Formats: sequence, structure tokens, C-alpha cells
Amino acid sequence: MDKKVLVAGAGKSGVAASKLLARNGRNVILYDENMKGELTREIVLEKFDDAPFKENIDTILGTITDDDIRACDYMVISPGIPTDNGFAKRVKSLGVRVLSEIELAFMYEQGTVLAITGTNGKTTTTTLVGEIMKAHNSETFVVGNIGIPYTDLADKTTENSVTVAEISSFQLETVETFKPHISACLNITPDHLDRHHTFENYASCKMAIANKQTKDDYMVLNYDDPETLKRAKLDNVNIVFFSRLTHLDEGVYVDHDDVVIKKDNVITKILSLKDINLLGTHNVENILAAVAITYYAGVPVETIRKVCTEFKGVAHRIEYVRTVNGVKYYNDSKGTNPDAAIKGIKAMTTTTFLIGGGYDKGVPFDDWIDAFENKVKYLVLIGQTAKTIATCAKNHGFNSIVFMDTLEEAIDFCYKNARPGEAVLLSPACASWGMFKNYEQRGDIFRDYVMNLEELV
Ligand code: UMA
Repeated sequence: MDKKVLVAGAGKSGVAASKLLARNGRNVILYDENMKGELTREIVLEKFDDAPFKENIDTILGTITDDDIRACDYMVISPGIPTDNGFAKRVKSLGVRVLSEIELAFMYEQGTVLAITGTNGKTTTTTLVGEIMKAHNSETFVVGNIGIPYTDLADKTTENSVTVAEISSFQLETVETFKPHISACLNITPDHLDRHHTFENYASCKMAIANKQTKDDYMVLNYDDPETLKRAKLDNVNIVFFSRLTHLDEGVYVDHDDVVIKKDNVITKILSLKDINLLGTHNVENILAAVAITYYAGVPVETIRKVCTEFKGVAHRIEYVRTVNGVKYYNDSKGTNPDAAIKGIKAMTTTTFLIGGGYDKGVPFDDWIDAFENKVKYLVLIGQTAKTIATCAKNHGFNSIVFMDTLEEAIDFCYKNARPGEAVLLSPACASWGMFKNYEQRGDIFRDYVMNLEELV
């Protein structure tokens, strides 16, 4: 009789992996250490309510016996479970292979895979690549760390489909055969060191995305990032660089305001950065990477240009909403702390009405105020932190402050006072709680309200 498959972790990945295995005829033991004690059998079973062949899935919470582990062919590990924790080590010591959820998905993959990793910019780049690919091929799936487990859709792929996958370092710890046609590593800066222990380990997990690629494949790397540049000498795969700062001999780069590609000594203009709605140099890099990935995936330049110039960014992250009466409105509701909000204001290239304030997490606002430089015309404050932020701003010599009771009133103030060429940015530097359910709801309300503002001709 066929051995079972052990799936570790009953979160999004584990549930999707179990369903995939069950509907493809495998018997599954879904195991969760349940360290927080939040799970019960009923809670887990509910996740399988409408799953075909759910009778193929056994659930074990808390403790699992060696015999149960040995009854399994291999274990699919969820990304959140460190591969060097006690449980994973025990499984390996019992002779059971440990594979990542990505690896399982890849067993069922039939089409072309474009996989994107990196410390920052993964989600924006994956989303943009997904949009470009969808415009070119209606059979495009966007999956992975972005929030949709790859195993949710892997067995729906076909010879003609394209899977665009955002891949984290956690997911790359245990890949064996995973082989994207095009991989990308956008940048590598220290992150998740509690999990990977050293920067070198973390970097090699990221670069593992290319381990199984061959000379028929491409790896897209950031020429401007010293850590990706340093690791670019790979013999197994064709390297394609992108650069914001250097005119490359071959690759995708910025020439004045144009994004161009140079290949076999021929330079082709892809698009003008003036036509892009995304703000910030980090987003220029994301666009360059997306252009490189999709160009090498065979998408015509016109399609790449069209989608890039229409792309509004990932929701709630310096997301361009609309231009009303010559004023551009941006939703950066994801700016839920001063660090994140600093990126928001730094990305602005024009005089800005900044809407801030919200739930009080007791953090200092000094660095955020310092980042205003001379760009902020008015700071429009709402929420619990309004007074604290105002005091801090005044201490830093910034006095153009108004208080509003609601987000809608704050938008109205900006609408009435901003002049053509100026911008309005919601980037609160605070959590939304108290006024909103979460930052998504705050951003949605901002976007909806702005979409309904009247254009005065
Ligand atoms: N668990 C154990 N033992 C452990 C740790 C966890 O049994 O030692 C159990 C928990 O009790 C829980 C389950 O594992 O029930 C959770 O599994 P998980 O943490 O892997 O979470 P998923 O819901 O499967 O979500 C994962 C990714 N989470 C992590 O990598 C931590 C999601 O990325 C991803 O969107 C999703 O798969 C779909 O692919 C999130 C993330 O924070 C957004 N990613 C990191 C990042 O972006 O920086 C890497």
C-alpha cells in the first residue's frame, strides 16, 4: 500500500498542500504542533468543509508518534516551520525526507514558472509580472508568499500556462527539483536572521532559487545590489542584469528617463519612466526587474509598456489612486509605523498634503517628521495620536498642521486646498485600530472617497 504524506503546519500552506494531495489520490496526515494552543480538531476540519476527498486527510495536533511519522513517504513542511527545529530534525532522523510546499507544488506543475525572490520588492514585482503575463496569456497564475499557496493551483497548470510565484527564503530552504524558467533575486539585505542564523545562510537560501536552472533558463539579478552582484557568477544559468544606475553592456537599465533593454548590441526602448504611476527609486528597480523577466518570457514590448504604465502598484503601498483637478492622490495606508511612512513621504516628488495619525503604539515620530524635508505643505492629522504627532512636529519646527475628526474630513481639506501639480498622500505612520478594522479598510475607504471626488472643469 502507498505510504502516506505528512504535511506539517495547518496554516494556509499546509491546508492547501493537504487538499492538493488528497484530491490527487494520496493519503495525508496533517500535523500541527499547535504551540499556541489555538487549534482544535474542529477548527482544522472546518478548513476542509468543501474539499473533495477530505476523507483522505487525518489530522493530528500537538504530539505525533514515531510510527505515524515513519508511515509517511515524505513530509511537506510549511514555510513558517524552521527546518532545524526539534520536530523537523526528528522527522529527518527517522529517515523521512523534508520538502517545502513549493517543491510539492512543482511536482504537479505542467507549465512555465517565473519565480521571484529578494528581501524587498517581491510582492510589487510579482504583482506587476503577474499583470503583464495575464495581458499576454490568460492562463496565468499568481501564487506563493504573496498569500495564495502555490499548492492551491499547481494541479490546474497546463503546458501553456504560466505560474508567477513570489518565493520567500523560508520556502527555498527545502527545495530539491524546483526549476523556474526565469528566476529573479531583486536584492539581499539582512532579514529573518533569527531563522537563518547568518546572513550567508539567508543569502544562499535566496540564491537557491536558481540551483536547478540550466542554460535554457534565465536568472534576473540586480546589478546595483552588491550582494546579488557578488553572487552572479553562476555557470548553470544565463544571468540577466537590471540596473537603475549603470548603462549595461547587456540587460535592462535606465537611460535618462527611459527603460531600455540591450541585447546582442541592440538597444530597444521599453517605456518612459515619466509614464509610470509608481513612486520611489525602489519601484524603478521593481519595474526594471519585471521588464527583464517578462521580456525574456517572450512578452512583446508593447504589452510590457502598456501594463507597466497602467499599473497602480500594490494596494495600500504608495498606491496611485487618481488625479483630481491636477492633484495626484496616493494611498499608503500600509504605512502603519514611522519607518514604513518614511518610505511613503520619501517617494513623493512634489509638494504634498500628508494625512497621518491613528492608533497610539507609543512609538516616536521624530524621524518621520525629519523625513518631510520641505515637501509637506500641510500635515492633516486624525485619530488618537494627532496631538502627540503635532507636538513632535512643532518641536521639529513644522507648524502647518490641521486636525480633522474623520478620514473623509481630512480628504475634504486636501481637496479644497491642494493646487494642481501637488499631491495628497495618506501615510498615517500609525495603525488604524480605533477608527478602522485594519489598514486595508482604512485604505479602501480612502480610495473609494477619492474616486468619488468631483472633477471641476
Ligand atoms: N507551526 C508549527 N510549528 C512551528 C511553526 C508553526 O506547527 O514551528 C504551525 C502553526 O501552528 C500554524 C502553521 O504552522 O498552524 C502556520 O504555518 P505558516 O507559518 O507556514 O503559515 P501559512 O499560513 O502556511 O503562510 C505561509 C507564509 N508564512 C510564513 O512564511 C511565515 C505566508 O507568508 C504565505 O503567504 C503563505 O504561506 C502562502 O504561501 C507570510 C510571511 O510572513 C505573508 N512571509 C514571510 C515574509 O514575507 O517576510 C516570509
